[in-house]
Amino acid sequence: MNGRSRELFLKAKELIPGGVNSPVRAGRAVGVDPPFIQRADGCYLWDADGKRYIDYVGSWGPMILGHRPPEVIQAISGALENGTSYGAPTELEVNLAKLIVEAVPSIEIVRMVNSGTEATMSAIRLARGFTGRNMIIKFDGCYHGHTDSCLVSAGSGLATFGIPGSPGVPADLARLTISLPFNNLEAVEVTVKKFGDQIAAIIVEPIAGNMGVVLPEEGFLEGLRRITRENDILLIFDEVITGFRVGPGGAQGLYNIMPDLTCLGKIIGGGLPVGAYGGRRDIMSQIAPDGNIYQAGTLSGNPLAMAAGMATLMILKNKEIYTKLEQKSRFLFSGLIDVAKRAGVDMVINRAGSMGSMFFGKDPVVDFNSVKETETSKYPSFYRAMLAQRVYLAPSPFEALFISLAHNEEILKKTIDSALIALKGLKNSLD
Ligand code: KE4
Repeated sequence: MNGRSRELFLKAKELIPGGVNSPVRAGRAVGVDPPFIQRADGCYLWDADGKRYIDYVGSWGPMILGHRPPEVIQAISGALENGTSYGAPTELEVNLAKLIVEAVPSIEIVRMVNSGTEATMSAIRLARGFTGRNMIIKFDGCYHGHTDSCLVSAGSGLATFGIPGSPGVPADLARLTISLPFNNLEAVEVTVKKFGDQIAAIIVEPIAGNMGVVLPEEGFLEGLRRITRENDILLIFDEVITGFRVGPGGAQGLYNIMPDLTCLGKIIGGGLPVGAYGGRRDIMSQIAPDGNIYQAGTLSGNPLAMAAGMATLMILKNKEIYTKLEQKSRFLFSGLIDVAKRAGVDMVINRAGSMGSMFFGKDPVVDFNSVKETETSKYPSFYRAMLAQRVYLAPSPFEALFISLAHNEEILKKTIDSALIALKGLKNSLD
């Protein structure tokens, strides 16, 4: 990157760790200094040098309607007339809570927070407080935000205690988290047999979006529900990405599974900072001030964020939108598979609604190990070739690509054509 973005990045690195406020944005996984974005509209981003890109990051998921949908901008401006934050209850919070409770099958009552991390951190504390147990199970390759209990890598063997996934996570805490292979129900059975009465919860991305997109295999989610119910373990669905993305009822609506708690974020904030956790009333009623499990937040339920979230969810009540998103996604991903074949590059696509991932390789991608067995080394040059053609993908092979309502057929066709050029270049560089 050169020009204004480069200048800004140099300045940013003097003032902000790595020059970014979230690590993946630094572009280190793809060897690119990041374009500094100045504005966005519809499916486009413009960087500080005025270059326009077709955006498939969508702020990592929130921008399902595209950037600056008029109704959302209007709702934020309207809320702005009344102030920015009160630290007091508002009708806006009641209205957004109602929309979430009406849409998400398992949520009877919901608490707003300010990020997905806060949502999962709070849900895990709630599960521990409600069950009186301390251990949790997560899955390799699933990301639940940067709360200590989830920054844990798998232990040396199956069903063994976790080890810190980052310096600063105490080993004593990491040991309370066991990380198992996604889609491996047997591993869950073995672990629950070994530690069952110590396990507070199993937390899972019902459709994984943080190792690239990986879908639950037939019976996996149902198995988790059965095993947790049989052992008085709470099932937490982390739907921060999938909530309102893969359908109006999220992944739990798609697969007809009722978790005990659900974590949300991204789309429900319409692009402003919001997270939420909710579920069974008998569990959520243990949260202060009704119960004694503590969780709080200065800006929780912020009126601007509530207004943005409400406007977004009101639009998403029109189920037609998901049909349109499905058509766009099918068109794009089948086009990508087609041009990969024409370029002679092996590619596997995993997709759920308007979120999906391309993997370089031939074999099915069903868990983190199989992701790591794909040719991830090809992704950086593919990413750079797409960026050069003004197509803005996630700067990591372990992320999802998001399509919005604003991506029309012409733009999707241009993306597919750009991919053909990028893939041919990749093939030539390998031959
Ligand atoms: P935040 O704290 O970043 O709002 O949400 C954490 C989180 C929780 N659960 C899931 C399933 C998530 O995907 C996330 C955050 N997603 C990443 C990208 N996959 C956010 C991007 C970033 O970290 O900059």
